[in-house]
Amino acid sequence: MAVSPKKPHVIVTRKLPDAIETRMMELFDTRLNADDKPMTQAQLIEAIKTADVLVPTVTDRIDARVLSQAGPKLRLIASFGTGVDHIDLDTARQRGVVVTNTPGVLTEDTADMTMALILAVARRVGEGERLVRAAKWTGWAPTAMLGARIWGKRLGIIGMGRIGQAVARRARGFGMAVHYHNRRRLHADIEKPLEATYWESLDQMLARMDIVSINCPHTPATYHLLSARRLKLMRPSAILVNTARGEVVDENALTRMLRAGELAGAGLDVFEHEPAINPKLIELDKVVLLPHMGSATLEGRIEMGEKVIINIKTFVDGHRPPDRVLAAMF
Ligand code: 8YV
Repeated sequence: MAVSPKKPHVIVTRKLPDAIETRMMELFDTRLNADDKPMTQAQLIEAIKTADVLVPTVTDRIDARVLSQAGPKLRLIASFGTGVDHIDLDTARQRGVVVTNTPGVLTEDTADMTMALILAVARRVGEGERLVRAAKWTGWAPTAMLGARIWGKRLGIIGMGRIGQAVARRARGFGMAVHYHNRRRLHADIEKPLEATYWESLDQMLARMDIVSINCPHTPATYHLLSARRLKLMRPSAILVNTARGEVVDENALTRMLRAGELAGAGLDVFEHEPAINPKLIELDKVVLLPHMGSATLEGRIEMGEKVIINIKTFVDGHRPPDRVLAAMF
């Protein structure tokens, strides 16, 4: 590989856990972002002009315009995160820049958060908490705060990769029937223990589910996969949960339907124009909104950082980094 200096110049765009930053400083000629302010496009361009390796996160848009400014030294983008929709993979490849991500280490945490949202929406956790904090709770009543039982309900998982399967395992424990739509049907060895039902047609699955969970990546093929037309196929009693990417859902159409009572609720950890959120969503009690924190555990963040370090180190040592991302994968 062509990284010339002994220690590659690594630019990290956001603050990472201390242990990771310390190790990166030891191993590489590292420039950190101590105040953690997201970089502007101009700062990103300056970074990729000077770095051998860039370590961005989901908050950095590494598009064709930014990549076209890459200096001759830039050889690796070692992204801190699993999703790579913030990086123009084709342009990176054309410019000979390798891209890596951090898959696997945030699977269980993201699946936990998916279950948390399913429970929070179905059992009105956010509403109940707000009631207590507002000192408006006047005492127990047989008909107060009635939610929907999740035991025995049908969960439709869109995207049955690592995270989708981890959600399915949890859902089984909660007594839900697992259904899924995926580009490919899973091998029977995976389907069987989950007693998962495969739907080739997303439209048909949507019409029959009580709860729908989005667990697929955002790609050109999944942009607005849940369009206004598809959202309309869902039952009015159904709940939608999204811990993947906001762009997979037409957020305006979803908001309209929730307001009109055409959907029972939604649990959203991700948004189409993060950190902006459709203000009309915020007004709705039947929606639980989280600030993209599905993978936010200390353990997860450290493991993500360790993966970034391994990817850089392997690459710098002239080997194929373990988490190399190919455009065709997405
Ligand atoms: C990460 C995520 O926190 O990894 C992903 O794809 O969506 C998040 O859970 C974030 O992307 C870090 O860059």
